[in-house]
Amino acid sequence: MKSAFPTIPRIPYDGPQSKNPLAFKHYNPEEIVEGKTMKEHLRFSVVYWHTFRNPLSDPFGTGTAIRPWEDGSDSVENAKNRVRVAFEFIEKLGAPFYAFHDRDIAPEGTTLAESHRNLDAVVEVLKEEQQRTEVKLLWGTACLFAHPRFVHGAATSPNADVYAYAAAQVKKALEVTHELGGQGYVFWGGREGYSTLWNTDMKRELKHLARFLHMAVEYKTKIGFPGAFYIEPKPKEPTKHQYDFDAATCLNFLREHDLLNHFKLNLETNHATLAGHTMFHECEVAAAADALGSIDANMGDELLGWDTDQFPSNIYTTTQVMLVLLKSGGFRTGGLNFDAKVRRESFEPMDLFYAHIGGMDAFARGLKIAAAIRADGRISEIIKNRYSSWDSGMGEKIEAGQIGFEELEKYALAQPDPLPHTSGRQELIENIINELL
Ligand code: XLS
Ligand code: NI
Ligand code: NI
Repeated sequence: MKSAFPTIPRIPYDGPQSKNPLAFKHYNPEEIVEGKTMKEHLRFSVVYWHTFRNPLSDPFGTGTAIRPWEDGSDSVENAKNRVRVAFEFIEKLGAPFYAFHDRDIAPEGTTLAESHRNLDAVVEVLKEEQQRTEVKLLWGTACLFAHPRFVHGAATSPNADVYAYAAAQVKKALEVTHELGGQGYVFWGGREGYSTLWNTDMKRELKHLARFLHMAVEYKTKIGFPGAFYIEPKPKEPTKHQYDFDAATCLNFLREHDLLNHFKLNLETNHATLAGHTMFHECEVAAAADALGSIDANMGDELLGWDTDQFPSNIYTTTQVMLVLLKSGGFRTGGLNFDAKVRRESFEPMDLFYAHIGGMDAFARGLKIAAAIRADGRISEIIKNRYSSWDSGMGEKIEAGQIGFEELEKYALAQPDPLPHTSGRQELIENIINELL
């Protein structure tokens, strides 16, 4: 097959001094950080939907993307050809993983059976390309939000036939993810939410969603899919209120419906922003519940209230994410998945390379800085001192659950009024971070 990117070589690591726009300045896959290679830490993944399917349209204008390999049709042939292009791209970039929705990789047919067949045909090519390149599937998922049948949701649709259709689609998507050796499967709540509560039986919809996820778990066990299941929180868009609002809401839902053992979270930076949280916050919430599974690496625009899905370039954010990851032992099945799209103005194929190179370098820097912060030790010393009253005496007893209110009252009555004992040192910490940046 003809190369789609004939002028682009495999992207090399050139080091921080390089001015080559087609080289990594920080992502050096084999470089060891805290005992593991950068490649093992970061587990970069390219998304099929934005990078190979997004025409770069917006509500005011048509797509601008120039993609010379596309023949303009929604045929299986075009889809198969696109797989070869995608893998040439991923291989040249040196990303070890990719991720897809069923309908990104193969066209929807006129019947569900035809959609299944289309999927199978394209999966054959994906398999070949995975073997040829050793690029692996980070996770698969089903698109349960684009077709008009899902206008009121899928697993929370008020219509049982739509629910059944969605289940059939997820069943098939799980099978192909398994067949391709996928390391995970994502449930992002497409249109699971509401536009107005006036017409919505929320309690019933949430019960249906929980049952749907239980059925998915049952089927996962049945086919022996060893990968992880993730829920991806998002507070709004496309619906006014998405049920999987944020990490805490998802964890509560999973716990309430006895699903917590079967799911981790796939956190997305832009979704954190939309929820009014920092990504740092979302990562800490998930990590505290041992549920930090995978990351959709992108970022939003603080001045825009929607999911702009920009490539990550904010070094503070990548540092925070990598700090939490290092602290919690790193990815197991997950990775840094670029759920990001180039701007409508960045329509050339070359821009896809620049975007991913920038995102990978931003996270490689984040990793190096996070490791430097940990090695430096000044910040962890501040945190340690801040909590030192819990390490012995009364604090230790409280943590051990050995005493109650009565003992605490007795203790407090005998003590002088506890004045603020140590400064929070926020400014000093920020100075240290900027010094290590
Ligand atoms: C949309 C979501 C979506 C999921 C996969 O906002 O980020 O792309 O990651 O369905
Ligand atoms: Ni996402
Ligand atoms: Ni998103």
